[in-house]
Amino acid sequence: MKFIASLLLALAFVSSSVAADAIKLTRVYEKLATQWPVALVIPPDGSQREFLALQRGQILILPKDEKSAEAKTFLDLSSRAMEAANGKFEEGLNGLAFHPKFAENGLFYITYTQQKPKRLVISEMKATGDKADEKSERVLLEVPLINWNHHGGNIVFGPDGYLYIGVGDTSKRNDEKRMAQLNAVMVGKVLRIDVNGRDHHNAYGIPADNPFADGVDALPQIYAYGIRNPWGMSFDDKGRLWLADVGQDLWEEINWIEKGGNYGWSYREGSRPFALRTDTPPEGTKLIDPIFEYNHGEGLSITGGVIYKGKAVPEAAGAYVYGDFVLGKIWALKVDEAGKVQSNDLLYTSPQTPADNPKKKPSVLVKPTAFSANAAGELIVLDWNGAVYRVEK
Ligand SMILES: [Ca+2]
Repeated sequence: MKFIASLLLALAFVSSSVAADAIKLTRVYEKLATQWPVALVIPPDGSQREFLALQRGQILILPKDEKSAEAKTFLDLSSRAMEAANGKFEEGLNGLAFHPKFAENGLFYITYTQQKPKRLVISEMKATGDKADEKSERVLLEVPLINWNHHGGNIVFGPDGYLYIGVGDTSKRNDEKRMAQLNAVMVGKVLRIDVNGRDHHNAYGIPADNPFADGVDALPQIYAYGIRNPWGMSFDDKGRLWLADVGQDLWEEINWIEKGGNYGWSYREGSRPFALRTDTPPEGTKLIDPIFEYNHGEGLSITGGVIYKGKAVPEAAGAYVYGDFVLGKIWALKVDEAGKVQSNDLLYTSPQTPADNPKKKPSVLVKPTAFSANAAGELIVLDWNGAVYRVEK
């Protein structure tokens, strides 16, 4: 009897020591093959179609019915050998964005990696109805890469109509080639181009107010620099660009990106000096700190999110909802107009899955790769393990 009482006490202790999740993730589109989803995007054409980009090169149009087994294949580039032979997991199709005038011109943009030589390709294609025309591809830009990781690839149109491209530092670790502060290369940067223009013999234009538009001492495509590995870029309704920058050993960051801003890497990791770099920035260098950072006790690899506008979780209204890829957590960050943090609430912690072999550590069930609103305005979480979840309470 005493044993049972103490067992009950122990169970009570366990359950009360684990905070209940503030949200529930409901699996949707379970009957579809949605391996390695990286983006869910709705074009600005009033159709409310949800396009799901899968990293191995496919883009699906999701069915209206979340329980349906039938999705339309909008584009299939899975034969293009985007990854190196040993299958490095950051490579593949990593970005999708629709032209602001997609309803009239059918143009959309993708980013994907190619090998031999390794590079990040930013391309335009044209859609007719529910089909992309692969033959219409117009390569806008190719950014040379020297490693399989840290190349970003998220793209988003700003309210100014220009295409913003997040590119990582292409270093395995430590920014060892010192690329992020070097404005003679396009890696470790946020780029901004005009897909409607044609300048400098390029297949795109340089916005006249890009910070280095004249191309003297810095590449004209660069909009912001000092970035390590951007994953998750979104504009809010006030025109601010939120960018999550994946950290190395200690700090994961959320940044508000300003034109011409230097976000510190690799002089800094988060708001602190980067421990493995001993040199200091040139005198007068202004490094912009993240608006929020968390350390590697809380998570290990940030996935940027969006401003929550759903109805299901009223207390998250107006918060920036984002997550951690490795530990499977989701938070709601609230900041004031100056970017000062008001609260950062943990909404969800993924259950763990057993290790698939004895030498491996357990993983998490939900590894967020992206957050987006669906056609009804509710928040969708894409999961690296191949699932699509809708956020409920
Ligand atoms: Ca930074």
